[in-house]
Amino acid sequence: MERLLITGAAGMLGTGLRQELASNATTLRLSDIEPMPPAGPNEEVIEADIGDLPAVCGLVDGCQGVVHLGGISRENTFETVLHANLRGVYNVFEAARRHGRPRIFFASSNHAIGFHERENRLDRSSAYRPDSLYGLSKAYGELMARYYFDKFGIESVSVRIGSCFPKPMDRRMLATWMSLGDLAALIRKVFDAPRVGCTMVYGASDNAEKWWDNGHAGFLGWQPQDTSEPWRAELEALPPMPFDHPAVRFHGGGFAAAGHFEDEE
Ligand code: NAI
Ligand code: 15L
Repeated sequence: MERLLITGAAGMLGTGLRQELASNATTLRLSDIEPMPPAGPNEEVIEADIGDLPAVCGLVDGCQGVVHLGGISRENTFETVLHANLRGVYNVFEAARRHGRPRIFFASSNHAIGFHERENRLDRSSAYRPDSLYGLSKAYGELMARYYFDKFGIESVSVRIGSCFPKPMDRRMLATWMSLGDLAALIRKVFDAPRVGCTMVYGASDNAEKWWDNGHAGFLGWQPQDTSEPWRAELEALPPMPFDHPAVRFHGGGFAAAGHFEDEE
């Protein structure tokens, strides 16, 4: 495509995807509220607040695709989540409606379904069970995607990313880990597919422990290549948590176990 917008481009995933997706568009438009390294060849770098609709319209105008990563990436105060995630995701979809209807990749999160117990394998029909205001904001974003597809035909894929870090860091991540390479490959499939409609995909690598079923999204042809298995022995050697601890019981781990953020500030 000619121009692909990445929001949250100064963040951990945005920094990695800036390199991974460099050859997937003639121009990458990179945006964040924080400063980013200067634009290289075939790049545009624009500082903007995702909570500011006119600014987001300026970002989306001229783009054929949007990778929406920008926002608060863990639990925070309601006001913070409201601005960055609720207002932010509305602004992205509304800007898309006003400016050429680009396809949107939305970085949702496993925390939209974090209060399901681990013994239950989830699929696309599993109910929302957010484990935090943050998880609730991702469920809202997925429903925003549904609304903008049903009413305005804006196509999107919302990916409930598990744990996308350079390597899995605890026992839970043996199931939830997603490599950056698998995430980048999924994003390429999302923008290469002739149609995506409004689709939700669970974002995990090809780990031995599988909590999530992506059977419905086979049309994308995405097959994760990486696995958390090389870290199993190291992570199983860590002191175990009690089996009935909420961080062990629920998909969302520590997010499900935590209290209300504003009580703990
Ligand atoms: P991150 O926190 O490193 O990056 C988020 C970026 O959004 C930051 O650079 C931040 O400055 C920017 N941002 C925050 N508020 C903003 C605003 N008002 N306007 C513009 N930019 C703003 O997080 P990470 O790990 O890179 O995650 C990227 C996305 O993927 C986030 O939406 C996160 O919720 C989602 N995600 C990430 C997972 C992971 O394991 N890394 C798991 C599940 C979801
Ligand atoms: C997320 O949604 C967060 O953005 C990330 O920092 C991790 O906490 C991840 O979920 C996880 O569940 O491991």
